[in-house]
Amino acid sequence: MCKHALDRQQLDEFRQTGHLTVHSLFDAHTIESVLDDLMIWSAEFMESLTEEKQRWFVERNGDATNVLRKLDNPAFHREPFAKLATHPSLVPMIQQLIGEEIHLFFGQVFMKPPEVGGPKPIHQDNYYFGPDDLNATLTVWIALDDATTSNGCLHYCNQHQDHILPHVAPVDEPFNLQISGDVSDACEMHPAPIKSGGVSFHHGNTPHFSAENRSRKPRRAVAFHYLRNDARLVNSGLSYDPAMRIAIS
Ligand SMILES: O=C(O)CCC(=O)C(=O)O
Repeated sequence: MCKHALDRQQLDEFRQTGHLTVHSLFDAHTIESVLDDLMIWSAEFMESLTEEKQRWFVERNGDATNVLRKLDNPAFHREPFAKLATHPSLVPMIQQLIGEEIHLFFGQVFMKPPEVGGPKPIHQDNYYFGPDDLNATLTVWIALDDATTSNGCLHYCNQHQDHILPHVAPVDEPFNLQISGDVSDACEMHPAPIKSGGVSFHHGNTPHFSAENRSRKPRRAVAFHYLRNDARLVNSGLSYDPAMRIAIS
């Protein structure tokens, strides 16, 4: 078996629960170089942010003022993120989960600053992406800080979902598509704490959320979204720029 392959037990776990945690995939040096670049990029981005875009990118939780909550397409814009998304320790695992011929079509850095980082409500990524094959997408969520139940780690519903549930978005937050309350109440959610450098893989149908960060520590993570080359995004909840795709194989 390839050194960076998932074993049978891990593959079974992913198929049964819709997600899988792999601890310590990236070393501290790799994560530090990504975080250093994130600091520089965040400062540049805030400088150039128009008022219109603030609604999408700036934290609106509690007392937060002018705090960046996310950045889009990190691997397209920044070399250290591109290296992470195409890393030889990671790519063979993605191929085992969705297939050999794949590309990266989108990515997001999610930041939850200490004490003000807001929640990401429960959703299925495939509602956002709308692929013609629900098994052709994969989200790879990499912890840049330790993510705990205090600072907003991911929580997953462990029952495999073979369909997409209805989602709604608050009028002033079109980017916050979420499963409506009465339906999501039926999902039992399990926290997936993980240390910096660990990776959480999830199927596009797996309901998940993250809570707000009320701790004194930041919770930063990058999510890369991959698609099998023979699949298409045909019914996306938001739009994804094909010019920002990155070929993997
Ligand atoms: O990092 C977060 O808080 C949310 C991440 C998420 O929803 C995702 O990667 O699909």
